[in-house]
Amino acid sequence: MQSYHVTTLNEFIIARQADFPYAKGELSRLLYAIGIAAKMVNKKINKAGLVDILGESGEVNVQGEEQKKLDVFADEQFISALKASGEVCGIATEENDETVLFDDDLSRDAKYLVCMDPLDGSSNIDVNVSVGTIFSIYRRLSDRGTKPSMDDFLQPGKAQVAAGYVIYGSSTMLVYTTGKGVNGFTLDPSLGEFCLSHPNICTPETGIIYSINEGNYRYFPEGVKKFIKYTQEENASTRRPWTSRYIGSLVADFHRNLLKGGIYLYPPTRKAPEGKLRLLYECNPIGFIAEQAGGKAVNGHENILEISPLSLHQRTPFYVGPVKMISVLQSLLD
Ligand code: AHM
Ligand code: MG
Repeated sequence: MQSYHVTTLNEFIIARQADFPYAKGELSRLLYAIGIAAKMVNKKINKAGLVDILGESGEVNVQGEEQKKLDVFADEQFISALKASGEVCGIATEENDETVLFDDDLSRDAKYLVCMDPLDGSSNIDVNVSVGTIFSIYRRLSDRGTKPSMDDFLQPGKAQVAAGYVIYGSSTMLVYTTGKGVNGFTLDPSLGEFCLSHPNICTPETGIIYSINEGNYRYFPEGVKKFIKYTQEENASTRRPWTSRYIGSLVADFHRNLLKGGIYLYPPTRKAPEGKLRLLYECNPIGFIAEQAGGKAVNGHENILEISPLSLHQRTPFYVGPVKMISVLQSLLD
């Protein structure tokens, strides 16, 4: 019988440790912990249609057990996995107003901190549409052994050590970068392992997909309206209108565009004058991955990764895609 070899996420992480000659394995252990938590969350998401775990947090299911909304479950799962790893001194998540700081001896001495959206697009779960987890890893600025400060969390995206996302879709994938390219791993349910399926992901130089919630059209800045008009014409390079694709789940929209070539836009609107998406745990990690795959992320005129955050849950307009598509957009923005 023919045997075949798959590279698991853990094998890959350990092999890649050699990229960082002075690494002591801390980042590897942290990424490993994220992989484990992702598998737990995946298991729960897959059961979402079977057991009564949909609905508001704190509801009681038929068995009389307290059931948590999946985004609360995911939040707790990632926090406990990262705490148990001992490699993280604190974490900022969409679910928590304040930072969560770990004060056991091991964690206080850890050199990394994490910003994450544990379950992005969670309203899609109820209708069986893809959701995701987005994470971003930074080296702390404060001394190890001390309580991390707010400045540790408010670093610009260009300081990220690693970033990634998990997409819980028709299959479950984990995609991450440590600043040396982007690699994707598909969860093999029979092995229970993430296996390398998309080595060295490079986004196409350009594409014909645009992703935006066009229902907000009337509130968009003029430049974005001009861009949408541009995509709908038979322009010189594509000789056909572009294709509109919008799931309403950032990870899923970005993942498709990354592989196929497309631009994702979340502009400011009247309801959300700063845009909707969060800089620290949605835009920065996605921006880092985009850049590592040959793309770019901007807030309009400024590179997302250059922005110095002022607060944990800061929002920003967000445009991400291949460099050429972003250039077309920027040439039309005021
Ligand atoms: P969430 O973090 O509350 O889930 O919101 C973020 C989501 C993104 O995944 C998605 O791209 C966007 O919100 C969709 O927003 P809209 O419904 O306004 O188009
Ligand atoms: Mg989100």
